[in-house]
Amino acid sequence: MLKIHGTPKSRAFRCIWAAEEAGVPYELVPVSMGTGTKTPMHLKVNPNGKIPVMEDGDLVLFESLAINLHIAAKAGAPLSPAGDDMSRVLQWTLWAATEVEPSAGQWAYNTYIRPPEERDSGTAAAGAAGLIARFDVLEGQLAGRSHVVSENFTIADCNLASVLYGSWSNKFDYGGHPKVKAWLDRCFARPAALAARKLRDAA
Ligand SMILES: N[C@@H](CCC(=O)N[C@@H](CS)C(=O)NCC(=O)O)C(=O)O
Repeated sequence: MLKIHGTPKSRAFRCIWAAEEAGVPYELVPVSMGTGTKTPMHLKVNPNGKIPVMEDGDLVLFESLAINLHIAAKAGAPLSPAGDDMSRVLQWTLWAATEVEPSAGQWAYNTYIRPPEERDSGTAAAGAAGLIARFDVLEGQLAGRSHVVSENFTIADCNLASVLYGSWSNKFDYGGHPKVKAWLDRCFARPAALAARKLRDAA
């Protein structure tokens, strides 16, 4: 059975959601942030000292969004479409990781993750501005379709929405981007997302 190492409060949440979407049975191997990620046993599966890690038989993967592409591929279409739509999935997944996640992190760490005395309001504002610039792009993309690639929910939606989970659940102002907000609301109301959110809330 597929194993996901991590805790649902971490980026392992993304992979739990993907496994739920794919209908792939999985076992959660508890690894805590902080000390758990630095044990010799964990460093063997991820020398970066981070979670999540996925084991699928002999295959061991780190990087949450790569893990999700693998999990989705097991399910096939529509979660993992073929042809040009797969190229679009890769484009939006890499966009999530390289264009969106750095700004999301700047905003999150400096608004609700770090203790108030360690927050930097300038960095939070820079993160918010970065997010808004990406939401302008996404709002345009969602003008012609209900999901990021097509009318179908694909792993690109799971990957991009899960990078935005922190801003969505911590009341980032999506006022100027109603299509982005409605798409996130739809994504996080899916039964698979609700199952992952339940584990996250309980962790
Ligand atoms: N790019 C990596 C980032 C992984 C990452 O930073 N994970 C955090 C938890 S969400 C972590 O393990 N940090 C080290 C720690 O907390 O000990 C991914 O997407 O998997």
